[in-house]
Amino acid sequence: MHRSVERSISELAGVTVPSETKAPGADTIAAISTPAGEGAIAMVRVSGDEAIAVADRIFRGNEKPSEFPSHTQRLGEIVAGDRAIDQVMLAVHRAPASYTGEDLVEISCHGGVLVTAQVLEACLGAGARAARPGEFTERAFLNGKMDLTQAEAVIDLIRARTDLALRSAREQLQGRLGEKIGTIRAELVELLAHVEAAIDFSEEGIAPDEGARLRARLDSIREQMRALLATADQGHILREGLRAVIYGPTNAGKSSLLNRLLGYERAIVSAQPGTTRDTIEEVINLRGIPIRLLDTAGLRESADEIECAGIARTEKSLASADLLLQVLDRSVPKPDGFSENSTEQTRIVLLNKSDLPEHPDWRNIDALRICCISEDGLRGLEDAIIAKISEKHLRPESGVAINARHRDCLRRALTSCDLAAGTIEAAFAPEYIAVDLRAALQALDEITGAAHTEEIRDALFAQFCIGK
Ligand SMILES: Nc1nc2c(ncn2[C@@H]2O[C@H](COP(=O)(O)OP(=O)(O)OP(=O)(O)O)[C@@H](O)[C@H]2O)c(=O)[nH]1
Ligand SMILES: [Mg+2]
Repeated sequence: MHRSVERSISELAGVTVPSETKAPGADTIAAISTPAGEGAIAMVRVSGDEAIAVADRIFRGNEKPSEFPSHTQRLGEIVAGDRAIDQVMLAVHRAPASYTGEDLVEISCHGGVLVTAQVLEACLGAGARAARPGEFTERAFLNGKMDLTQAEAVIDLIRARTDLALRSAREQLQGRLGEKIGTIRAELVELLAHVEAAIDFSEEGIAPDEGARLRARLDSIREQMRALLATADQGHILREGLRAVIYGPTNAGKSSLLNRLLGYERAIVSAQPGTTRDTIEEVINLRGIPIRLLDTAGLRESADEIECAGIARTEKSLASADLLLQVLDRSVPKPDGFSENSTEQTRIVLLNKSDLPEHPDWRNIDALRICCISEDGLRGLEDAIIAKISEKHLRPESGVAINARHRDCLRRALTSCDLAAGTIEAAFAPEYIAVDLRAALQALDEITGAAHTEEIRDALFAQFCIGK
């Protein structure tokens, strides 16, 4: 490789090292890390330079925490003045081999609401301050224990409701997404180095054959970005659940379908049309995929104020649906406005009440026949839902799935690369190409947090609960 190119790579690679490599605030934080409420045990965590000193002040046992070897725990008591608060197990993890990368103390106490609060109070009295939401994980990020995508995976892992969502979060926590971004970044850095070398050493800019080579490498980078962008749908579904809206005329059996899919009687079912007034939302786990099912008010002309408000809600839900489940009663005539050949890609038409004789209107209509009483046809419905989701790029075997923030950064990175490609094509001076490539690099670095702004960080960690 050209020497100047080598030099440029190392310089460029150094450009985006986090500006904040020093210890993030020397203060020591404490929080209850287990959920509020009664449990057999609860955990209070303390992290920071003073964590072990704080523990020494409040722990009574055979040894002082400052004498424990790292990664060991001992039985003892937490005291406030002369008063014993609780018998606990106290564990010490010394920096940098801890979750936060700082000295970390974990106190497992009895899980009563008051006991736990008093243990935390003792920590605060001994010099710690109350942690903000996500502050433990934020410190792990600032101390280089994980990149931003891994910190986000911690939230995903806690919130995961299905196996697939959990697996995806776990892979991201292991750094799979960070690695993919890293590979793209390395190629971009090398490309940029070549362009910079052309700026330094060439009078007349980039030669046509050189331009073609640069273009080919840039195209490969753009392709990788597009492939990653295509996982956004899958990420959205695994994190938020797929929004499936059950809609159709009154009395068709929409609430019955919701109850069947849920496996319990969630919504009121009655022979009276207009039973459901409000939208009802529940999440089911359909073969590993979280589905948010919405039961809605039946569509019909109505003079009733409340029912009209319900119908307006139905229409709003339809607008934001990922999947439409249209339920119709096949024992009655086709409703006005029903169209079999709608262009709606995401609709599944269900002819319910297959136990009753079919009205001639429905003859030759291609739709799934189901019965919400005998559950006939419901497995076929599940297959149809999975098939529709697969059209939305859902590839359960691929663990990496980006979130909305990653998508925004990647889109900007891709746009910059597109601009750079145009500039190469137009044979403009290499300076112009370099500007766009640098912008792409910056956008990529926002994903992993190598170029983080305080704003991104604050918004991200605010989603955590306190104690994480
Ligand atoms: N025979 C038969 N009756 C059904 C079936 N599914 C639902 N029903 C009946 O149809 C009636 C209406 O069912 P619901 O589930 O309340 O219908 P809905 O579409 O939610 O109605 P609205 O909330 O009023 O819009 C009830 O009496 C159900 O017992 C079915 O598959 N076969
Ligand atoms: Mg209903």
